[in-house]
Amino acid sequence: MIESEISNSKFQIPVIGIIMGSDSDLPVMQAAADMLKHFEITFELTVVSAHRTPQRMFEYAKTAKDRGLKVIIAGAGGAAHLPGMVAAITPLPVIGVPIKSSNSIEGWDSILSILQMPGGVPVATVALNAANNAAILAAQIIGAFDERIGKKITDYKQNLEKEVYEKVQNLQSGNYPNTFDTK
Ligand code: RP5
Repeated sequence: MIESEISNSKFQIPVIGIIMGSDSDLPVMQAAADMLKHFEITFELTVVSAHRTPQRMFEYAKTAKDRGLKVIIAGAGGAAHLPGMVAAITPLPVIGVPIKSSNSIEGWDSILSILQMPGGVPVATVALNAANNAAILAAQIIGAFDERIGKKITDYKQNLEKEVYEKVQNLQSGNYPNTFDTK
């Protein structure tokens, strides 16, 4: 059962795989690792380059499910074929993070490479550099089956809501007109 696997605190096998085309992607992808730590979801993180290490990419994607991973988060910049190629090989859901890298044309190259997958091989694509959103989406996929993680997602969303109400309160204290909240 997925619930006992993931929620058992003694179970240390990573359930999310974070991969990226280069270590130059790490400053962006670090946010995914930080968010998964927040949700207390086990993960692994490494560099897998589709064009520099194609054999490694194939092996990673081919073995991912049998190694216990449930979701793969793949970040890449430029002609970013890593998420799509991994999605072509593994049956696991793949979440792609387009990265605005040093060789990028304002990020559009990686956005379109990851987003515009042909029919039959989807990659769930988040916004440019949005590795935190990739981790939240991965946690939501796991949380749909795992009660403990599902509760953490609910708490996270409630906290987002609370933060907005604090901002509303702060603006009101600054005497900005707001007939909506003034009863
Ligand atoms: C892509 O090329 C990587 O994902 C990275 O975003 C970009 C640049 O890689 P480096 O030249 O910094 O290794 O494959």
